[in-house]
Order: sequence, then C-alpha cells, then structure tokens
Amino acid sequence: MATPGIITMERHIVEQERKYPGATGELSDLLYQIAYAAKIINRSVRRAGLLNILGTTGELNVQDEEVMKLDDLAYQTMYNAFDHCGAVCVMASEETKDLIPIPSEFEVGKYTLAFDPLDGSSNIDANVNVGTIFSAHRRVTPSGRGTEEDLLQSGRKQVAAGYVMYGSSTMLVYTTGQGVHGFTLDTTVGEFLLSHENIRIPPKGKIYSINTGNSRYWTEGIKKYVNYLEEEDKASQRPYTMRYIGSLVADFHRTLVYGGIFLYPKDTKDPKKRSGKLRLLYEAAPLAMVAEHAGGRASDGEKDILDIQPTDLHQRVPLFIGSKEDVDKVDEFIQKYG
Ligand code: FDP
Repeated sequence: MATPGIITMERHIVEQERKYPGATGELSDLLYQIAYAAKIINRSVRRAGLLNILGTTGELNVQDEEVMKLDDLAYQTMYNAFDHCGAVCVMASEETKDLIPIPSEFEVGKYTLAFDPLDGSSNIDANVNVGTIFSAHRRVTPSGRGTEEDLLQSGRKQVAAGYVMYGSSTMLVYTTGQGVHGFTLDTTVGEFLLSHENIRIPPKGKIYSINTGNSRYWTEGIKKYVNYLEEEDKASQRPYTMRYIGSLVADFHRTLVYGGIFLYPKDTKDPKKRSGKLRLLYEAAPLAMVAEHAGGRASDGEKDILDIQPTDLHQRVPLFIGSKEDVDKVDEFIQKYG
C-alpha cells in the first residue's frame, strides 16, 4: 500500500494555487516569504537566551509598550523578507505607527501585508510561547505604491491569514479560504511539513480563556457569562475549565485544537482598553479568518470581527473567538446584559 508522502508547505501552496487557473503566483510568493521569515525568527527565538537578545531595547512602540529586543529582530526579519519580494505593495505592523512603504527601488505586487511580528512579547523573558500573525488583502488602488486605503479593508476581504507559533515545536497555520492547514517545522531539514491537514474546531468546547485579573472592570454581560461558565450543569458540560497563557497565538491555537472560547473584552477602567486591547488588523481579523474557515467564529459582541470596517491602522476591538456555539452564547449574554 502506498504511504502518503511528506508534504512540504511549498508543495501544499503549489497544489492550492493549481486550484485557481488564473493565479499569477504572487500569493504563493507571499506565503513562501512568511515561511522563510518564520524560520529566521524561530532561529532567533530558540537562541534568545544564548545570544543575549532577551530584554527590552529601552524604547516604547506606537502602543506605548516596551519594545523587546526580539520584537525588534522579528520586525526587521519580516520587513527584510517582504520589502523586495514583489508580492506586496504596502505593509503595516503592530510595531510601527504609519504604514510601511515598499522602497522605490523594488517592484510592488497586488497584495498588502499586515503583521504582528512577535505577539505575546511580554512573555519572552519567561520563555513562554510567542507567535507571528499575518494577514493579506488584495489591493484596491489600481497601481503604484500601496496606500492606507489598501490596508483598511474588512477581515472578510482577506485573501490569506495565519500565524506561526514558536512553542515546544514551531508551527505555521494558514488559510487562503480553502481550509485551515497546520505545518510543523522539522528543524533537521529546515522545512515546514504538513502535520495538521484541514483543522476543524469542535462546535463547542469545555475550556474558556480570559484574564480574570480584570474581572472587576468587565461589563455586566461578561461577568454574567463567566459566572454561567462556572456554574455546574452536566448537560452543557459546565463548569468549564480555565486556561490563560496570556500569549494570544498560544491561547488561540489551543482553542482551535481543543475547542472552547478565548475572550478579551473591553475594559471599563483602562481608557486604552475601552474598546478592547487586541488590534483588529494584526490580531483579531487574521485569527478570525482562521477560526471561521475551521468552522468556528469570532465576534466583538455585536458583530462578526470579519465584518468590521477598520478606520485606523491600530484600531482595537473586543475579541471573542473559538467554537461557534460558545461564541454565539457570549454574544447572547452581551446582547441581553450589555
Ligand atoms: P502582550 O501584551 O504580551 O504582547 O496583544 C498582546 C498580548 O500580549 C496578547 O498576545 C495577549 O493575548 C494579551 O496581550 C495579554 O494581555 P493581558 O496581559 O492584559 O492579559
């Protein structure tokens, strides 16, 4: 009997591309560059303690957060992978205030790229999982260097999205709207190999994930929803169990694999978190695309994350993401209790 061959990410991308007869290969190039950058960032993350690159640079980023040295390195790696590749016309990153133009000496392509180079970076010094999140849209302006208009598109219009998780192994998970596929980096050959084909999130889970340290600042709807999850009811498998790493990619990946819900609600105290903490373009929308294509959902409590029209590159949103039934339920509580 023939055994299924090893499928590299490159082969997988080529096979996906063949499904679109008119494809020019630019989106494939973009995905190859993600895989390439992920390998370089992975190398830095793995050697961080040895190379003395843990710690902060002493600067604050556009979100007023300390820039970790690895953040900086990851940002530079993404930039260097994409500035000259010819697949993108403009970029934006969680780390930079303005959009990132493609230098005039290089060609531009028809896609935009938004990325969070190293998410969960407050965990770096403790050796906890961190990740890179990315999202691509087709440009809307006809030609030339890309503009903010090209980047400010709803998540529904993403053509590809995904993340890399630097954990006990390094995984790359992506979707182009044809299922969600996970690859594990085989460091002995330096390739991402297909390890999780067509990931499906369970329709309902038993795990919830939220920073309970903020509970006194939650709105009534969230307080009541979390109380509901903690009540005992065998029929609906309650009480749920709680897991919170505080590193979005890791919390999301667990939710994708085991089911359940991750919540980052708005906060009635911290003015910066009045509309949530997580960024629409670099965190919420890309993970929402992954969740939906795996059969799950993502909402801000009022509407699907994918339907939010961004108005600002660094817009924040509340995020409820995971198994469809669990996200439907939190929406119900928010609509009922606010
Ligand atoms: P971090 O501050 O470490 O960069 O978006 C950033 C993020 O981490 C997410 O990865 C994580 O889910 C969330 O913030 C954690 O926030 P809290 O510390 O407020 O729980």
